Amino acid sequence: MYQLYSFPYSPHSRRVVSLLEQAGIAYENHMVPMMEGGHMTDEYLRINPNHQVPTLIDGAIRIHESNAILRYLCVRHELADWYPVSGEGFALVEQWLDWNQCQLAKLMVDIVLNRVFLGEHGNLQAADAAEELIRPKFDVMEDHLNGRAFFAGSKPTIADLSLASNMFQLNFAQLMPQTPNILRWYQTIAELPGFQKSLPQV
Ligand SMILES: N[C@@H](CCC(=O)N[C@@H](CS)C(=O)NCC(=O)O)C(=O)O
Repeated sequence: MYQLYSFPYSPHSRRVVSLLEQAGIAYENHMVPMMEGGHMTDEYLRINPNHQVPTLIDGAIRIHESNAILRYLCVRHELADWYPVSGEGFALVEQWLDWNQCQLAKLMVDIVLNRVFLGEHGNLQAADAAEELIRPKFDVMEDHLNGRAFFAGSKPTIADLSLASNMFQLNFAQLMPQTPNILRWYQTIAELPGFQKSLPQV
């Protein structure tokens, strides 16, 4: 059975849990106690030398990088709805998976980490600068979703799970964009049972 190392407040873990749950794939979840430095222990560094979650173990195969894990699972389980194998759907999934990592993730982390999770140690200037830079990214998302139910076609894909896992995090900083296309799309993804199961249980 798959062994997943994750943390409930981690957006990168969230997308993997969402897919595993949505696809009904059996796994054992090992919560890495990041608040207590569980990701920095020798034991965990042997699992992931980047001291990051998520990591997935499949027998002798160990894989980190959340979007790579999503692709790996889809190919291994032939989840063509979640990861179309050709055509525009394939192109758009690849595009948005990378866009999420390269254009959105760092700005979101700079805001939420500095304003929320680091408390009095947060760098508020860095958060303000990131907020300035993230707004045009929201415009790109809003425009793309015009006339589209999802980022890569008429069904949700791993691109949606990946993006929504980051967008959820913005709620902690009260920064979820209130524009109609993003809101409609986010609401649909947020209602998926697998996505619900990936959220921190408070
Ligand atoms: N590019 C990685 C990023 C993973 C990541 O940043 N994980 C965070 C939690 S959301 C983490 O473990 N941070 C601890 C650290 O970097 O020391 C991925 O997509 O999996």
